[in-house]
Amino acid sequence: MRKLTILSIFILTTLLIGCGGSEEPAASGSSAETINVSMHDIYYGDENANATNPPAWQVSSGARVRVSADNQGSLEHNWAIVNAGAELPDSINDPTELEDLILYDIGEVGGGETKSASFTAPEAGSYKVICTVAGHYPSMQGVLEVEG
Ligand SMILES: [Cu+2]
Repeated sequence: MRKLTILSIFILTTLLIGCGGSEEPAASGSSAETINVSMHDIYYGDENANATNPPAWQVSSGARVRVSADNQGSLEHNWAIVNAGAELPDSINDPTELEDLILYDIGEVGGGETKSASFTAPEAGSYKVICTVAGHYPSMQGVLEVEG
């Protein structure tokens, strides 16, 4: 009887260890993608000309997308996807006015800091991406290209 109890504990422990500590599995049928976003004062990417030549990021509709942001500036910046068809003001002085217009945002990233966040890519289309910090749009913007 004692041997049986020890054997039972051994089996139970093995089962418990087997269940714990595993990586979260990717959702079936969707892929995981990463986009890298470099932030500067006051623009995304390599060139301070976002208003006329916005940088584009490509993802697949339905994919779990990890945004890896690297703020190389000294100011706070955000990376926010604007709802399809939303009308943006010419400039943003009060970011609270944007609440209904934003599909997803990673939140503010402090100067010199990095941040990662994840979202599920929406339906196919071309989405405007903006920095919601007051005064940064239209200088700081890009395009999220979602492939079907
Ligand atoms: Cu900004």
